[in-house]
Amino acid sequence: MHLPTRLLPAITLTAISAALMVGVTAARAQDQPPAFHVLFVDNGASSRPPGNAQHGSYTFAPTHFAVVQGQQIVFDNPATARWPHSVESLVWTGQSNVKSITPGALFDSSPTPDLVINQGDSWTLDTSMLEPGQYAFYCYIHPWMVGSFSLQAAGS
Ligand SMILES: [Cu+2]
Repeated sequence: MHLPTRLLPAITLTAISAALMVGVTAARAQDQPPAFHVLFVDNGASSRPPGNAQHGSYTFAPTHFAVVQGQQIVFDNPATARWPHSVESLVWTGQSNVKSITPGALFDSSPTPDLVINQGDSWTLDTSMLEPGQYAFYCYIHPWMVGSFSLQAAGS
């Protein structure tokens, strides 16, 4: 730019600063892989557990997947779903042959009942807070809905 600085009103400098910040944000967004979407599937089925003749096809779609550390996982409950759902980590604790499962220790979409993921809503898990590794999760409302993902180190 060849304009003398004194000709640049403060508002122009503000605009240039804003443009630079937008550029930085855009560059960061390009570095990150796109958000990974997971769908809650209940197929409008009544809430009956497996083994009941009216049990539906409850699942996460996809059920098992891989993402990169820092990637956002967006859990979408479609507006056409019958139920609210949730996403809670499952962590095993205890001795080798006497294990128990602790839900929600690493991540939890719905720590209180009013935070369930309603039909038409989404919940985003930011994986930058997790170490690379294997993770299991379930829906506490329909605990037979179970999924897992592999979190890979960025750049590996
Ligand atoms: Cu559910």
